[in-house]
Amino acid sequence: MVKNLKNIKKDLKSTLDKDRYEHTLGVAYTAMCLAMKYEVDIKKAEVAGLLHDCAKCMSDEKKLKKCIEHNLSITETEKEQPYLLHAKVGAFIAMDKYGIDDMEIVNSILKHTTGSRDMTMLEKIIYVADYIEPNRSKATNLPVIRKMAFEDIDLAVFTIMNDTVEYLKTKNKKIDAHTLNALEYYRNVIESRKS
Ligand code: DGI
Ligand code: FE
Ligand code: FE
Repeated sequence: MVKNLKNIKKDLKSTLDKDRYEHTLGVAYTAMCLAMKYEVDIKKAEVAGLLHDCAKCMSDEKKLKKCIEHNLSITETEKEQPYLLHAKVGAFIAMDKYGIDDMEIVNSILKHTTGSRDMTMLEKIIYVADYIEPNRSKATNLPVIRKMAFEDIDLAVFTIMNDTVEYLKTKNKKIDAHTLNALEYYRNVIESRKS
């Protein structure tokens, strides 16, 4: 069992590639800043940020094997695109290897790729921090979404989901039901403000 922040960081440095480790630190720092703004436990945000991609550098075979071994369900979309499984396998490893028993941290890792309906503030923070952390540069609208994240987090969640789905459509990628459900949920959240 790898416990305490220093050892978690050391372990991640050796299991992730260099860019992924840099991204991981970026997500942790960004999540801590958002936690300050939205009055969420800063340490929880740091741990969730550090561990959100802990399964990212595992081969697809290994991720699928982990799911089968530990009875984690695999959807059709995940079977076709096993990279999606890094969230589910990561949540499992956070508990199994890093001893995380705080389910809000575990769930924020689980939901960080597709998002979900009605996320907690910590879940929203990890979802958003993953997209806006300083090492990211490819997504459209980044400067706007970075500012928006600190002003209106629900609108930032919706904008990221919408941009992600539009991007996936251009790449002809299969979209997971969780992603679509989450997008519709947050579209309603934003729409219902207008009336
Ligand atoms: O792990 P990261 O690269 O830091 O980021 P991430 O966990 O958000 O996910 C990486 C990719 O997953 C990103 O390009 C968007 C994509 N994604 C999110 N939802 C879906 C999806 N890909 C497919 N095929 N289907 C989805 O529903
Ligand atoms: Fe990820
Ligand atoms: Fe990430």
